[in-house]
Amino acid sequence: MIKRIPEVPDEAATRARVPPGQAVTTRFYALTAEEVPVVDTTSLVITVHGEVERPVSLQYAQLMTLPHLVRSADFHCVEGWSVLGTTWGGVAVADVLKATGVVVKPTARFVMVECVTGYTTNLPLDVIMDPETMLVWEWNGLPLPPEHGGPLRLLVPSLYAWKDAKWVQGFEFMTEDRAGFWESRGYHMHGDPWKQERYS
Ligand SMILES: Nc1nc2c(c(=O)[nH]1)N[C@H]1C(S)=C(S)[C@@H](COP(=O)(O)O)O[C@H]1N2
Ligand SMILES: [Mo]
Repeated sequence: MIKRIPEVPDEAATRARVPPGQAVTTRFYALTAEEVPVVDTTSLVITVHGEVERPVSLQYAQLMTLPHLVRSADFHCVEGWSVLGTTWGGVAVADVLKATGVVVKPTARFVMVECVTGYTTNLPLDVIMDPETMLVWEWNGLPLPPEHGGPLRLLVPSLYAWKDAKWVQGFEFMTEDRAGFWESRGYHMHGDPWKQERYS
């Protein structure tokens, strides 16, 4: 189902929120390279591995016990459309790492986000630690629909939306940067919409 996002009233303020080369839409398209998987929250295990002192596995239910955040974020697809003011509920990835006692090795500089379907995307360490970067399961006050990554997706408001990995199940900390799914198909290794880091 496609929901209409309420119009943002102040036009100048709205324009200032739209990165170059983007057109605002109120339609929140579902864009997926793979088939929408069925993910059972009772068996979903999120793993944190790679350049960490000790790998950690956590259950979906454990996420519910962490400080719950509800945030508004703008969503910028590299193909040129943006959806403003979507509301997301979940937890900060940094809070998840802290609560589960993950100690990141000083050698770690990048993270590969891993999905149930095999989709991956790479992020610099500072982006994953950014308090704005969240694991989310609510969208505009409702459970996140499967086609939008439910029951669990990543939200990286500072980068293009291909970094918002749907159906997340893991994080691999890495010393060197490695290309994920779209990055190995010509998308930019970083993906800042304000710098138009679309393609490499
Ligand atoms: N697992 C997975 N996550 C993904 C994708 C994908 O193909 N697979 N597409 C990305 C891209 S290119 C975009 S623009 C957004 C789209 O999110 P939406 O389908 O909720 O609009 O999801 C991102 N996350
Ligand atoms: Mo995209």
